[in-house]
Amino acid sequence: MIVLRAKGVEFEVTHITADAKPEWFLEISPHGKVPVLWVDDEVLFESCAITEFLDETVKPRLHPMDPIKRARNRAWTDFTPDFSKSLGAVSYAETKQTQEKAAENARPALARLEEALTVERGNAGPYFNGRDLCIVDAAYAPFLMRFTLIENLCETGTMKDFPKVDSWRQALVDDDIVKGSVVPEFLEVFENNLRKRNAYAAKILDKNLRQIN
Ligand SMILES: N[C@@H](CCC(=O)N[C@@H](CS)C(=O)NCC(=O)O)C(=O)O
Repeated sequence: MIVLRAKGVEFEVTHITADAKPEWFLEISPHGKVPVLWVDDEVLFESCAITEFLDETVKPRLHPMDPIKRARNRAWTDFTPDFSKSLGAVSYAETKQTQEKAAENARPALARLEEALTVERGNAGPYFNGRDLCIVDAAYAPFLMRFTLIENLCETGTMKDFPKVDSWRQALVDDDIVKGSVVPEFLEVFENNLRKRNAYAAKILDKNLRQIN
């Protein structure tokens, strides 16, 4: 969605509920996962493959023109699953103790990204490649957006020793393309998902809500 929005493409979105996937979706999605992209009569799947297709076929190019930089961008995009797993463990921890442990365990992944933003990036940001949103940004933004909500609730301090990651996170959550990439009821869906997963963050959320009411 972020890449489609960054390219100003016209598109329609159909949201799929994970525990009620329609038959037509299971028929077109080989792994039963989102995202899939329907282009004319073809269906593409896997977010990296979809992103690369869009970048090759629709302007403006979001990948750097320099092949070395492009390869390095792809390499950092490939790190997204490891990174999101580390942050996800903090987000969905069921107790304060397991959340603290998960925040500690997330440090190596955060340190690697901090290093990438320090050495590899070689620019002052605010995005991964500098002043314009790129594919690495699009890959990490959904996870950093969700983590920001968790941090607002739980104040884990997970990013306090990683200032470059933290300011990158802030730039992404403040970006209009990123902000508009989720459904209007995103917050409610996310909060209900935390409750369903019995996350500690949901307990803080509901305690805060009780105090307000
Ligand atoms: N490697 C895949 C991962 C896709 C993926 O895990 N999608 C999740 C949502 S972010 C999903 O569809 N989960 C539902 C399920 O696994 O049943 C990609 O990048 O497209």
